[in-house]
Amino acid sequence: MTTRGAVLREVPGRFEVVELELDDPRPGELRVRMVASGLCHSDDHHATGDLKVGRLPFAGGHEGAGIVDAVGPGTTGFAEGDHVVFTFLPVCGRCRWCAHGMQNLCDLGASLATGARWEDPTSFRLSLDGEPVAQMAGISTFCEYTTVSTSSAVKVPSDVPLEVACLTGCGVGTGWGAAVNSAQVRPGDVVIVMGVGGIGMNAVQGAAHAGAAVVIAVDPVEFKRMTALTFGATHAVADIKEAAELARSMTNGQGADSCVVCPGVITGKHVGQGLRAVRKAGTCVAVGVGDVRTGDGDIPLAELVLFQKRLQGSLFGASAPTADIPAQLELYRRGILKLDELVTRRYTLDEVAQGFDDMHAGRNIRGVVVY
Ligand code: CXF
Ligand code: ZN
Repeated sequence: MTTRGAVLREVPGRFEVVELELDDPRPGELRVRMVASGLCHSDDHHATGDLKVGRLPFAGGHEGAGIVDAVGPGTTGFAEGDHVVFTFLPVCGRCRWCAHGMQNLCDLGASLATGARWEDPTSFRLSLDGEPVAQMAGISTFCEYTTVSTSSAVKVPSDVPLEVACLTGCGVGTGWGAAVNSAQVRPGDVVIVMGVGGIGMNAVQGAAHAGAAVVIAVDPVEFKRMTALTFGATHAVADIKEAAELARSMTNGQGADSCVVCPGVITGKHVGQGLRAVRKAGTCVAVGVGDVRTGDGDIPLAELVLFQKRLQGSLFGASAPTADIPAQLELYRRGILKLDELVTRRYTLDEVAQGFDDMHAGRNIRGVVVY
């Protein structure tokens, strides 16, 4: 069948909507009619070249939800009409990492960046004028229809609105898990969250859910600071120095228990600032994606070693998507996890590039394409 989808034809470049050929689902695959897709900074990282694309054209989008439209021959566990949220990191359920509850590190993720199917780097599901098109994260959620592996799909209850459920496929899990799993926030903690966009806002609510006594949101954009206060931040300041001083003033000069580093384009400087802001044996969690071409920043080694601090990377919030996506949706249903409030603006597929302009201008917590 054909489907409309937003692709990059060049890097640096902008997403443009084209008519693509979409393959039918094969064994172990599903065709999904997309309902919604979040606009995440990582899509834009591919547009700028911060992250490499496996090939061009590249069909973007990796935070989506939809309804199963067709099931590949012999595919088990899913049926037409099922509601699914995609996990941007596929989960095999069997590798060493999956077996130990680290589904976010599943070995299937190793060849994701090729834009092809992980079991065969020459096997694509989208094409344009006869040429293969890369699928971002194997899912390409900026398409009206997409064909995915069942390893990328998590069945969710049909009463949860997919327009917001899609956010659990990347941004919510990444931010919330960074606080809950990676920073291991404990009741009474003092936590700094640097950068409160679509990821950091969820780190704020994750830290609050974990019982932090103080959550200091740091962002230069006033609208984001004000929003953070409604997501559980107790304080909101414009720069990290002020946040670090505030944390020290509340901890007898020691510093924050943890700092979750979530700027849209992370640098070594941000990580160094985070490390300096935490107390002895405190934790700095690096979440944001940097520019792969220049991304190796200096780390203040004295802070790390002499004060026995912990520097922790975090991918998809160290989550197990098949367990955590349904759990987060249950928290949403019970009014504990905010999802509706994350969505600043809804877009049509044709407005994807506009959505990223709005993200850069600081106008959005999350933009969402609704199909
Ligand atoms: C990113 C992590 C690096 C690869 C692309 C996706 N995470 C979330 O947006
Ligand atoms: Zn993302």
